[in-house]
Amino acid sequence: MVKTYAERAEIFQNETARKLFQCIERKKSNLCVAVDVTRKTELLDIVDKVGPYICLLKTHVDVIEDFDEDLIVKLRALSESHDFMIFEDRKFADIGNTVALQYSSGIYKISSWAHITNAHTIPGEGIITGLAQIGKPLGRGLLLLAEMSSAGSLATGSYTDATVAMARKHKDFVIGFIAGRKLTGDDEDFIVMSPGVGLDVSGDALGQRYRTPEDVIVSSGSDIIIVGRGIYGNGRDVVKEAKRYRDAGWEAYLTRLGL
Ligand code: S5P
Repeated sequence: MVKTYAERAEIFQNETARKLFQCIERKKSNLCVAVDVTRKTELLDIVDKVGPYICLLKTHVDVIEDFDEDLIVKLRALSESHDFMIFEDRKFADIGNTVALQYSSGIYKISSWAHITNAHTIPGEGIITGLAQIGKPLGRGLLLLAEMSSAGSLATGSYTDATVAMARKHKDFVIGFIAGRKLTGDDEDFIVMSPGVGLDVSGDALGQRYRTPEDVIVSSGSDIIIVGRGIYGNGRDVVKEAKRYRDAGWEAYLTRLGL
């Protein structure tokens, strides 16, 4: 039987995963918004508008042209007031020693504010142990990129399988995957977040491919939809679109539960 988010919240060893599922249940939202804009004020404005409808904000902090500490202070305040968590989509991809530095240091000090980050598994298991040295004491969670939404992705087949095997060895820190579908049985608990979700178009000019929330959640068993330009792109009404995707994602979840 398919478990509810609330039931699954109890199972996780990792505190961040538990809190995320509790937040999803509280807000009745499995929507993660990806806000890929380049100015601080634009980012904060969108986040303030969509905040009530999301469980998770996904950032690419390195595309912000006027980044400063104040942005982090404000994002954290919005995460508290609107009740969502923060996922910095850093896609680490280096040896353990280097990623530990990239995660904790430099301009962004990602580990100090992002509840969740993610990593490619191409370097091998050292990338997880390196990030865990920094993130575990802070109660952070890591997602592994097991599949990608872009056309021609090499993250398939045995690469995906090896990524799942790595996750199983680090269940206290690895909370799940970026993937297009559920990758493990119901007896194990990993969160699957799926990007490449859109209701109006099937792709972009640079290889992105979109599927509907229903396809991702009902047919493929994913847990969280990641939506970017479908919400904030092209002069869209961001509040209206955020509600639309939140509703579509939640209805798909209820369908999956058979309700
Ligand atoms: O396979 C992937 C993995 C990620 S994290 N495909 C993706 O598109 N992403 C991210 O999801 C990507 O970096 C972007 O921030 C977001 C999708 O944005 P959209 O505007 O195409 O919805």
